[in-house]
This record gives sequence, C-alpha cells and structure tokens, in this order.
Amino acid sequence: MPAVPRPRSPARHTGGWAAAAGITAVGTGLALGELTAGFVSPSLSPVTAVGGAVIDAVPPGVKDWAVSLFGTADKVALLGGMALLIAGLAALSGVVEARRRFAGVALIAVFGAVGLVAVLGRAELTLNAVPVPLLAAIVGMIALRWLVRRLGEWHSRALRAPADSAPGTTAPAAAPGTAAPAPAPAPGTTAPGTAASASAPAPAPARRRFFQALGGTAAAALIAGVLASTIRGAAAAVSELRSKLVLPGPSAPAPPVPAGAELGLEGAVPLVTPNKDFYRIDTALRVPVVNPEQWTLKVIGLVEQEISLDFAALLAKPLIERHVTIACVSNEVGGDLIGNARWLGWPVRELLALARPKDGADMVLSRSADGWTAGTPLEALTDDRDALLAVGMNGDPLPLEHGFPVRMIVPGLYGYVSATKWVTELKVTRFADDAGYWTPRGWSERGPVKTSSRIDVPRQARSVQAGTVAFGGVAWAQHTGIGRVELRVNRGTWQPAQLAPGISRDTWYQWKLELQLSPGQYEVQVRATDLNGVAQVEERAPVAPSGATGFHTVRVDVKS
Ligand SMILES: Nc1nc2c(c(=O)[nH]1)N[C@H]1C(S)=C(S)[C@@H](COP(=O)(O)O)O[C@H]1N2
Ligand SMILES: [Mo]
Repeated sequence: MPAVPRPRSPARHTGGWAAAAGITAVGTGLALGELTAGFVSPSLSPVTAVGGAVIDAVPPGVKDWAVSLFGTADKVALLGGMALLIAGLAALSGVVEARRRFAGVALIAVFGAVGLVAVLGRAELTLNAVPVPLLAAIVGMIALRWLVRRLGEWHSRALRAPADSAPGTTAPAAAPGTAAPAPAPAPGTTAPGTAASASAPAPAPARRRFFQALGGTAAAALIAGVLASTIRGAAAAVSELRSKLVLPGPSAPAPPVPAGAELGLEGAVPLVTPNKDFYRIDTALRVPVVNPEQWTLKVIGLVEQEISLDFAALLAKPLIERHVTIACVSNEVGGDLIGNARWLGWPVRELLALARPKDGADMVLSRSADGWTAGTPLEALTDDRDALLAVGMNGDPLPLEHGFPVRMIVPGLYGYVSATKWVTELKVTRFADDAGYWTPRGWSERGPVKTSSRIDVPRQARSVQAGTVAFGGVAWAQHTGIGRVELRVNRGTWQPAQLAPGISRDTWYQWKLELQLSPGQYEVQVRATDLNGVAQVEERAPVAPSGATGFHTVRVDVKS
C-alpha cells in the first residue's frame, strides 16, 4: 500500500522546483541577452561585462593570488565562479518568488541593474548597450513569474485535492520527489469568478503544465545559449586576432595637430573622437565578423588589370596616416553623427593605379562582407584627397563595429557613398550602370558633405550664469576648410568667433566665443563659411535626400 502523502508546508513542497524555476528563468534571460549581444555587438555581453567588472574591481593582491592559484585558467575559474554565483542567486529568486509574489522578480531586477551598470562601465560601450541587459532582465522576470505561477497552481491544487483520493493515475513524466495525489474531482475548489459548476483542474494536469512550462523554457534557453555561443565563438576568435594585431607604422605620419587646434573648452567634444565615442551607423543587424587571415579585396569591373589583395599584402604597402572627419548624411543640424579620427591606410588611388580603370568608368562600387554597397565617384578616389583603405583608427586596428579589418575613408563625402566598412570588393563601373545601397532608397547619388557648424556649449535649453558666457563647438567644410565662424544672438548681427586652426581641410575645426549676457532668454545661432567664402546654407532642409541644412540654434536661459 502506498503511503498517503502527508500535506507539506508550501515552501518545502515547492522549494526544489521553485529553485529550478529560478535557474531556468534567469538562464533564459541571460541566454537571450547573450544572443542579442552576439547579434548586435560582440562587446555587449552582460556576462562578459559583469566578469570584466569583477576583474577590474578585484584588488591587485587577490588577482595575483588567483593567477598563482589557477594559472592561466584564472578566467575559467572566474567564469565558473560567476556561473555558480548566478545559479545560486537565480535559485534564490525562484524560492523567494514562490514564497512571496514579485520578491524573486525584484531580485532579478537588481541583477539586471548590476549587469546594466557593468555593461555601461565597459570602456568601449555607450548607450546602445542599454537594451541588452534590460532585455535579459525583463525576459528573466517574466519567465520567473510565469513558471512560479504554474508551480503555484500545481501546488495549491495538490494541497487542496483530498489526500486520500483514489490512487492509480500517475501523471506523465512524474517528477522526482513529488508524490502528487491522483486526479480527483475536487468540489468546492472553483476559481473565483468562474461558474460554480466548474470543478478545479486536477493536480496531475497542473503538474504537467508546470513541467511543460519548465521544460519548454529550458529548451528555449538552451537553443538561445548554443546559438549565442556559436556566434560569440566566431566573434571572440576574430577579436583575439584583432587584439594581437600590431599594425605597421605609417610611412607618412599624419601632419601634427597644430598648437591651439584643441581649444579645451569645458563640455566641448574633443578634437579627435575616441574610438569608443565614435558614432556608429550601418545596416548590419549583427556586426560582420571578418577574419583578417581570410580577408581579400578584389578589384574588378572596368579595369585593365583585376587585382586581389590579402591583408598581409595590404599591410606591406606604404601606409599613410591622416586625420579625417567623417559624417553621416542622416546627421541633423546640430546632431552627433559625425566624428574625427586619425586613420591609417593605403591610398585607394595607388590600388586603382595598379588596376588601371578603363575609359568611361566614373564610379567605384565598394561592397562589404555583408553585401552592403556604396557608389563613390572615381575621381574622389583618385584625386589628391587621400581616400584610404583604412586599417587603423586612432592608433588601433579598426574596432569590429567600425569595419575591421579594412574599411574605406573618403574625405569630403558622406559615409553612405564612401565609407564602406568590412570592405571586400571594389567594382570599377559607371553611375549609369550601378548604384550603391541607399541610392535607390531615396538618397542622392552623390553625397558631398555640406558645410555646417554646431554649438556644443552651452547645451540646448541649459541655464547659465549671467555675465561672460562661453560658447563653443565645431565647424566643417570638408576638403575646402573653414574660413570663418560667426554667432548671432536673437537674430542680431553676426559676430566673429575665435576659429582654432584645423588639423587639415578634411577635418572639423573648433571655435569659441565669449559673450556678455544679462539675465533673460536668448536664441543663439552659428554659421560657418568655407575658405572659398561660401557660407553654409541658411534654409532648412531635411536630411533626405542629400543632407540637412540650416543654422544650429540653441536656446539659452541666462540666470542672474
Ligand atoms: N558595410 C557597411 N559600411 C557602411 C555602412 C553600412 O551600412 N554597411 N554605413 C555607412 C554609413 S551610412 C556611414 S555614415 C558610415 C559610418 O561609419 P562608422 O559607423 O564607423 O561611424 O559607415 C558607412 N559604411
Ligand atoms: Mo550614414
């Protein structure tokens, strides 16, 4: 005779399965977080970020101790330790959620916040990192609440069902340690608000529903986890190659930054944009992972000589270094889709000279590893402007997000017609025969960067102290150079700003102007004029099809 199960206290009855629900829920959140990170950017992984933060936070003595103890396996030990800690906390979240609704959910919210802080603290990341830990936490919280509710249904029905009901029907996939009573009509256990005639579902179906939920969630987590680690594995291998890569020095270094080019105004953006702060624009849902050892660049189309170049051959060329400001056509007036970096690369002109374009060719269609294309006027790649096949950005190999191992950088043209990242093919062709990715989508065929200027300090709608108010920002007229920058207050007369020397005519220039302002509201506008005396266009135009125009305008609230 089977022993009649004694009614158990809710916590003891559900403890083990609540812990399993917690681990499954958190695991699902993390797996989806890792998968998203794999798609969006290899550096967004919440687990890696937390691990990195731990490494950064550990006192040097402990680090040395860990290294001596674990040798080179210290990272493995760290990850193993983290996995144990996460599993423990996840189990705890399940147990507390079973005891008190939303207590476990709140615990996951706390993990999510820790993950978010860790991800935001990683040097190479910016705000685009926010969605990944957020997604991981939200998925974890929803899964936990759902699983624990299922567990609660099973458990409450199990308790309410008469313990001495007829034995016999065992539930499918009986869980270890759960002697659930056989299904029996349990009168009087109707759910609130349902018809009185409806009898409560028997415990076995409730139990089955819990295990289906648990199993389904675990399977989803496993699939996401396997996918994530496959993607991450490839990215990690290429990241490793990148971090070990030592780029050759330039045969022609960048002209020195002139003294005084950086005005150092508090709150202004630096003259050279650090890689981690550089804007990123591309159509790639997942950063293309291109192994430099397998990379080749093909030059095809209207050429006398087709060429195939590998990475080692490219690095063996005489590379030059240049500061170039690049901008996105989608940059609104006053926007931040623009940045200035020191690029190391081989002039495209020299490659094209070897290929010898045929008569009639007027465009080069560059193609990236993921199929994206840009159509660049042949002339811009062959004239003296030093269009580059770039391999280096501010002294480092290109970051993966910015086109590793090789991208194009063309002074004076918007990125969508020139700055192909992860470039693998140059087809010499004609505008009449080919078009880059964005052209048939409503953007103009040629994309010279429009002269523009921006006020960075004070920020829009910022209140400042009356008296001397320092204004500052940047201005650019690529490949022509800036001749003058002026400010006007409340549409008054234009006042010349101090213009810092540019690094070159292909970079932005900094400017500043101190104004005496008494308390009140002001509207301040900036206007740049290039070295040919052509002022930026005042009339407002939207970014499509060929770039925004208009004066950047900020409202400033001057307080006494
Ligand atoms: N492969 C590829 N390269 C690309 C793009 C893209 O979508 N795919 N976008 C271009 C656009 S529109 C711009 S503005 C620049 C941005 O370069 P960045 O992300 O390094 O700042 O890259 C260009 N190169
Ligand atoms: Mo762009």
